[in-house]
Amino acid sequence: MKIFIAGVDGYLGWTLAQWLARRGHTVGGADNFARRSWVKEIGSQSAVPVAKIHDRLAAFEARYGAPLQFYRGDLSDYEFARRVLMAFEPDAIVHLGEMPSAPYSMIDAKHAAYTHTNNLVSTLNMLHLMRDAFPGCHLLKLGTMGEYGTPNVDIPEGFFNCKLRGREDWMMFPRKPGSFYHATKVHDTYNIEMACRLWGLRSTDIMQGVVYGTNYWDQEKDERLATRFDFDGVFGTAINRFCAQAVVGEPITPFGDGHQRRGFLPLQDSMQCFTLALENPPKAGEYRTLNQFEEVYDVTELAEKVVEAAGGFRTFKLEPEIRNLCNPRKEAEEHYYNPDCNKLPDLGYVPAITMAEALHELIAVLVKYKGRIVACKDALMPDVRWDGTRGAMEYVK
Ligand code: USQ
Repeated sequence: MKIFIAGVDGYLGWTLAQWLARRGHTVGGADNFARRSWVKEIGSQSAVPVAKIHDRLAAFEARYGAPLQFYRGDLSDYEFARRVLMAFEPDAIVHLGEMPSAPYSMIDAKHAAYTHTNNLVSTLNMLHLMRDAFPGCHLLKLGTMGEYGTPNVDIPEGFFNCKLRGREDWMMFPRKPGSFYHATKVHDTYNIEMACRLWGLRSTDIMQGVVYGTNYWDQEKDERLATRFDFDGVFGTAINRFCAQAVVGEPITPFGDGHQRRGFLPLQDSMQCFTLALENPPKAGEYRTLNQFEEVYDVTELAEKVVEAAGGFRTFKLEPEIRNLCNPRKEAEEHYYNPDCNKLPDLGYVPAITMAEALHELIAVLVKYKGRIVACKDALMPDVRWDGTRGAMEYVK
């Protein structure tokens, strides 16, 4: 299959390009290196060194025996998007080219507007190009479990059945995002579902939980194949941050009471799920939602798992402490959470690795690059608050 990855230089995109190449797919992709600039803007860096694109592409070709067809540019620019898709002629497009950070979108009006323009316009461009030039193409779009929020009711996979008077119908499950970033994913969802309904396009919208880990399996072969790893308070996600904190001897920081519950999954299982969705596409006109996570944890349970992994293996001998931090966000810290996750197992998804194993692999990589985390230690502390103020957060007394 010819698969085009929007955002191929990112955390998921660079890992996925290699995963798909190993399965024999022809891979192309575009990126404008925005993620590299955003992380620089907030004063941090990837813990794992990120090779220049030229070196990445050379390593890719050497390892997989075929080039990755790379296009540098911005997919929210319609002309650029048109030019590259016409040149590549994809059978499937994986759209990972969005601004993925809730805190970044909450900095101020400018960052909120940028997040909306960047995320929504790139998706709209792809939908229109699919309608006009590639109506059979499958759009695999990265949404988020955060679209649903944390409602006081069970969460189905995207839709719920509203059969009435013998007539079957399906309605989109209501959304309740918690940041301007998460809201962009909700708006994308409505745009994609409508495009499938009106224009007969096919799409899989993945409601992904929080991903953690790094592609140590590729890194071992060639450091230029490593994907980025962010730990800062803006682009780092919970487990990744907790492991980085453990490695540099900083407290592990559940926010507030620390009982927020989310779905989590390791990077290699995220790759497995994308591959299953790509290799089992929906039919023409179908808008399919998959909830993608392996298990639900509360963030304090996660912090405890990281403490166990960091100290429990003789190799690390780390002794991190857990200290709750005042919550910079507005979110429920104690709530009901029961999302369905049945469709991926039906497609053949079986978790490949336990959380303990994944944490062990991740901490081993971070120990190697500890100096790069120490160099940007200040960035570990979140300083974007949901009420619009800035400044390092205090620990809960
Ligand atoms: N959290 C802490 N301590 C920290 C960092 C986070 O307690 O040091 C808590 C947050 O308050 C939140 C939970 O952990 O309740 C998850 O936060 P996160 O930063 O790991 O993830 P989030 O902002 O929700 O966003 C991430 C990705 C995003 C993706 C989303 C999936 O950045 O792209 O859409 O995970 S989900 O969380 O299911 O919406």
